[in-house]
Amino acid sequence: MSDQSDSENNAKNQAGADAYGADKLSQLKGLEAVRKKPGMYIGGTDERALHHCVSEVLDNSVDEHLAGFCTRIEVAIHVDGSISIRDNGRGIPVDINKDSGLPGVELVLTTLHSGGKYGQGGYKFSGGTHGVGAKCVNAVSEWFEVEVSRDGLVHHMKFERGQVVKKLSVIGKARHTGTYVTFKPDAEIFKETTVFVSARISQRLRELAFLNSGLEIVFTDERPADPKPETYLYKDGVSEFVKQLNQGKTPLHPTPVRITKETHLQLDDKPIEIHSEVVLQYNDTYNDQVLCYTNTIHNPDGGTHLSGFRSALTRAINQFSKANNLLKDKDPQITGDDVREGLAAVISIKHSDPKFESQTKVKLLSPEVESVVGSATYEGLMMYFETNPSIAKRFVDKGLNAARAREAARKARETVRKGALSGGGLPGKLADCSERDPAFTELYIVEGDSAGGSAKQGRDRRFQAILPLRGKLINTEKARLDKVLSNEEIRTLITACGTGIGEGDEAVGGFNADKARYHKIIIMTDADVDGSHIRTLLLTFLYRQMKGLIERGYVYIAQPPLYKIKRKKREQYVDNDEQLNRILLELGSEDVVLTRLQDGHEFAKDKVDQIVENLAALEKLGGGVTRYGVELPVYLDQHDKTTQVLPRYIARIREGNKESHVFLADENARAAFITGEGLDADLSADAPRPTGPIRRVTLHEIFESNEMAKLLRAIAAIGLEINQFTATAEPRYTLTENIGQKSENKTNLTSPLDIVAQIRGNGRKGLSIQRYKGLGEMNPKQLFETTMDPEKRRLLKVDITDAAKADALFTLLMGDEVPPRRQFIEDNALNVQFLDV
Ligand code: 0RA
Repeated sequence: MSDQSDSENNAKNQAGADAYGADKLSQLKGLEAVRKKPGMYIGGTDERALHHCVSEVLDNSVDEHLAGFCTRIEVAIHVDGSISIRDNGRGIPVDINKDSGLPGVELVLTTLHSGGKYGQGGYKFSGGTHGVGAKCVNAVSEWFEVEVSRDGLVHHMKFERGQVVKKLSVIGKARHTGTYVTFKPDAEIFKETTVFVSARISQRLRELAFLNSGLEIVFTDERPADPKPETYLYKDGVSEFVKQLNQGKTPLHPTPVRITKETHLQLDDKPIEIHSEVVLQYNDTYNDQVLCYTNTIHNPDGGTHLSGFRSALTRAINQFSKANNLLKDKDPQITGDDVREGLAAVISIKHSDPKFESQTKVKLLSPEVESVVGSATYEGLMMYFETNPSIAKRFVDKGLNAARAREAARKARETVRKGALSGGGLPGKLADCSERDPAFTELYIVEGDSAGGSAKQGRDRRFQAILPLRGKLINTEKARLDKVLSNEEIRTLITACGTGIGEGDEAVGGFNADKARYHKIIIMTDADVDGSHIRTLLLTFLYRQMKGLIERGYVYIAQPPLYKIKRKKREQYVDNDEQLNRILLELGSEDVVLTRLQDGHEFAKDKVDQIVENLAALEKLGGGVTRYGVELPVYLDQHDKTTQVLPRYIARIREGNKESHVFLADENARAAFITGEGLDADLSADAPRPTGPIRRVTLHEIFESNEMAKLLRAIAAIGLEINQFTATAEPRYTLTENIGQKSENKTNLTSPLDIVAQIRGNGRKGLSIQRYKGLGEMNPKQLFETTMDPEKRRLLKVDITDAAKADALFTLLMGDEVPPRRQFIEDNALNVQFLDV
């Protein structure tokens, strides 16, 4: 329909009205089903499901890449909590589908199980749950907008909670093709959180860039004051991925071994195509990290590709050692576990019809893959060994060392277990609790004897046990198990937990989560660099040796307060910056009267509080527009005086060193502006295009405009006059501050935003704010009240959402390279990436 006008398009829609109506009904039912049972379609309503939505949309763009049509994907988290995914693929089809009378894009985004032409998109390999993904995301979005650039035109369409609110229309000309989706997750569905976690998304984007060499992915989190776009583009794809896994470790050989194979076979008379790519590189640690993917989907539980790879690796190394007489008679047998010590590998297969254990695709089942990947790996390795015999010898030595150490560790574990059983059992340093049922008990692992002492005195001894740890723990990443187990602090910890450690039978000291003596294990360290180092060491150990505790959600991190504030004689602990800000506003508005000068009206205390709260929220959201060179008051002055609606777009025009702005109410105003300027509609902030030698125009969408308009309406409803946000010549409000002894401080204000600024300033008066450093600065009572009292404390639950992420992080923190570690700790004083609140 490239040269079809809008009116023709509408006429056609009209003609298909019957079909439209019938289809509409079933489609509404379909998307309503997704909203009723989000678990079935997007795997829940928690933070994981929230991020899964991003993957669903993203997978469609990646499929376009796999099909050879897309080279660049841009992802941006916006200030209002929405997110967009832009690709330069073919664009979702927009022509009218004959059966339904609906445009392709509407069909793709609203009809569940829309098979046929748009169901599979004609993809050979597909990552997405095609025909389900994007429409489910649409169903669980407060709003969902799509712009398709295709056939020389930009098409636009908008949905709310899955329902069409703006039909497909042309909003401008396009020079390129592609799809641009923006959605805001619906807080009615995602009750826990609708806040996207930057680290989680960047992690997945990087992974996708590794798995799709040559695909450029740009990610921007626009929420911070100074957003920095990150670009992921890897020419050597999976090989670079493996090098990345080994970052901070010392590799055993300089270049990763890469094996690829394309296999075509018939299964039940159906042609199947499988591309296998296996890359591996050994390092000098004692742990293995093997990541498996099918059509770029991560399979954390492995499956047939993993088992094929594993047995081929063991077979190849044993075969080489046998053929070259590398084993002595007294040497133990090299097992699968042994050849995996220090192994970093990625297995990525593309399969035209993969079968998974479940909808979540955590495990690949397709039986044919085992021998396909197995023989590719075995043949590839034998060939590599032949041309690189000295490296092959290193592989054998590594495996042999592991086999010998395995024996030693088994003996060490047994000793620890025996130690725990004999000699009265529990370590002397542990102050145990009286309750015996682990479901009700907590173990606090406390940094240092002094804080440990305070914790012992302050605790509720009925159910809280305290274990103080002195000094530095041994770094378990760099030492073998037998050495780790000779460390006193570690042995104490193991005995206190009661679970044993590591793999293997309980009889030889292996881990058993059912034996846990506490169902909450709480790490309590200082909020400084040493504290986070100790915390990470502890987590490393728990992750490596007692992973089950983390998997069951037994491990937590205590959150001591961040500030201590003092006013006159009163002291208060403050958890975070947000709370501090709130307190400043509260204190600052305690004894003030706000007067509207226009008619002398004095606002009641509760009204002042509401006004201040809304203005503060407005100020926070308003940070976004200043990036485009517009002062917040100037933007706010563009509000519609009755509806409070704010412009959705800002055009920024720069000529030489002069800058001006045009505010555009909605996409129609935007379309008119573009036509007037003679610009391309797919011009965006990321692709500024000069329209003359000196005049540059960029267009910016203000995603937070609706949220801000809501706040304006709330403020206006309370009765504050907000006609103008830029300063007026005459004052419009007076803040009268009662400062005791019948004296007052009167301030005349000329802009609504000055009210918050003034009140915050009041709040700071006579207040001392001290950044809180160590646990030791609190007495036992304070420590209990702020950090240990189940009624008041906040705990972070440690959650391994992605073993690779956690492992990479541990390596970063624990490995040999000091600079990245220092940087990381400084960047994340308390905010460790793999933790979930
Ligand atoms: C259906 C069919 C075709 C492409 C797409 C959907 C498509 C969907 C998305 C979602 C995000 N980006 C996308 N890009 C493409 C095939 C189009 C054709 O045959 O021209």
